[in-house]
Amino acid sequence: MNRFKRNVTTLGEFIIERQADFPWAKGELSRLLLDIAIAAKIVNREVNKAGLADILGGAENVNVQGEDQMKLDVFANEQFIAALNSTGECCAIASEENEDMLEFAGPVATQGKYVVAFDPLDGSSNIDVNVSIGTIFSIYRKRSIGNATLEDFLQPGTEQVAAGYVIYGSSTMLVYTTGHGVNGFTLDPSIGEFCLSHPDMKIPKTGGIYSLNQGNYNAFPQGVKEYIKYCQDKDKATNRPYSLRYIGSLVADFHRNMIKGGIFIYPPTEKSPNGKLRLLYECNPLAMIIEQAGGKATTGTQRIVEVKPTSLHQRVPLFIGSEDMVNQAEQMMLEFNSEKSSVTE
Ligand code: AHM
Ligand code: MG
Repeated sequence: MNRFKRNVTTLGEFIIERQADFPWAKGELSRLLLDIAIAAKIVNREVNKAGLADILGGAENVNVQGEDQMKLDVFANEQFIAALNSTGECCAIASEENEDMLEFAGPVATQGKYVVAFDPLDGSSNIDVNVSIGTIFSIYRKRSIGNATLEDFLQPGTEQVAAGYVIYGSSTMLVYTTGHGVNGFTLDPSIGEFCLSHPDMKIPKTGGIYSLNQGNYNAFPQGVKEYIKYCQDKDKATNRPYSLRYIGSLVADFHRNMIKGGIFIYPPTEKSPNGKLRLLYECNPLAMIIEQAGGKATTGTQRIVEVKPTSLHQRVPLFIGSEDMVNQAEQMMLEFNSEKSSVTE
């Protein structure tokens, strides 16, 4: 081994190397991804000291802008908006924290090529108890001529040019795809860089974990109840019973299943016929990633990325993970549910 050759690839190096994957791109998408990574590092820094917020007090309790400590999800939202606004490539954003799309001012409003939908801090109710949380993002090309319109955000997931998530966990990782496989980068805090740690990620075709909020069991459709029973049944050939693992933090549950193999379900319930999770900035980006990793994502009846969005904060049921497991769940939805789950809000 050449001791003068560095054996880590940073996210920055990787993105530049891969720029050639896009004959039409002139580096804009690369800059966009790099700015997202910077926002992720800033959010990571704040998430890591979340537990200290109450005891630091005084000056420490003031954020970088000199304002009083704000809720972390609001802080994360502002960081991502600022990062995307500084690229000159993104003309508008949609965020879980903002009711409407937000258009950036100045020349970028018409010249920016991309729009980005994101959930700045998903699972934020877990912050207080030191459980992993995440950021999820989805990038589309602006289709409108001139200024971005709502229609630019309402493109189906098949039109995403890139998607990714950041997990703020026992280590912090950024995982993304531009439609050419999935790669994961772990933040090395000692050098402040995301380093390639999980090249070409693939989800196992089947797994031994099912993940859903079983507390809502009584409200689940019959197909999901039958699938739960299937997961719990003993069967040597498929290595059942499976283990139930549910963190209640989508990115963390998803990331674990990506690596170990498994299925995550947020089903429709009587009270919420479209489930809880949002199509644009939760389900679509994770669906693009899982498909690129060899897995599958459906509403129970339809491929997630083919759902035509009708509103920014639309919800859809989500069945996502290892291909064989999603197929099995989907088959049971078909077999035991007389009515198809609707996917409009
Ligand atoms: P949030 O966007 O308000 O944080 O809610 C989304 C979270 C997901 O991370 C997680 O999968 C889900 O809510 C858990 O919901 P529940 O508590 O109903 O099981
Ligand atoms: Mg969320």
